[in-house]
Amino acid sequence: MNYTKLSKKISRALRHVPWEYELELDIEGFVPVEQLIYAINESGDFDRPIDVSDLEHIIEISDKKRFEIKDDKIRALYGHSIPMHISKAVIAPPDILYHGTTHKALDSILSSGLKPMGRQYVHLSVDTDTAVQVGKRRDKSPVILVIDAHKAHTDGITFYEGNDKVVLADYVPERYIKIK
Ligand code: HQG
Repeated sequence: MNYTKLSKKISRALRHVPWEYELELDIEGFVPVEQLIYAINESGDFDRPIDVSDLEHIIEISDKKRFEIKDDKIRALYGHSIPMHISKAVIAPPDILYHGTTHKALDSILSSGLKPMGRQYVHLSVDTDTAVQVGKRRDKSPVILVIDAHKAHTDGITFYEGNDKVVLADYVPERYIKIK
């Protein structure tokens, strides 16, 4: 089983185009595990039918906690781009958060803040290692931004739960952002 390919397929189904898999996410982004398995198996893209243990395996081996299984339902914990708004739990953020980005995006971010761009939320990292990993997807020597999340939160910016490494926000104004 190609677990990387399967993980990408699940990301696509749960974050971006659930309708292509005849899936309907609930408000928190969950779908019944059975329905996801059925949809993946219908696609015929893998060398054998998958079952729930394959989904559990992906969650277990991944360095990123992308998915969560709860009460026979599965969801992506972050990354959504679908039009339907996914509701996330509001949290008090750690005092400092980080964001890894490209040199190309820097001027725009420093003048107009961090925006969700193609996704529903801005994705922030709880540590610099994670921010570097995120930034390296697009820039071999990414820019690491430091977010004064304590001040932003005190001023009324809302933060949401992603996973143990990812914190989400609707928008981070430029006054809370500096270059590391
Ligand atoms: C940038 C992956 C110009 C932002 C990662 C980023 C993450 C701006 C890009 C998760 C901007 C959006 C999300 C502004 C933000 N002007 N550019 N005002 N504000 N940007 O992929 O945070 O592997 O949507 O800096 O690891 O890179 O898929 O967001 O470069 O956790 O599980 O616009 O996706 O996780 O890019 O990544 P993205 P992201 P997975």
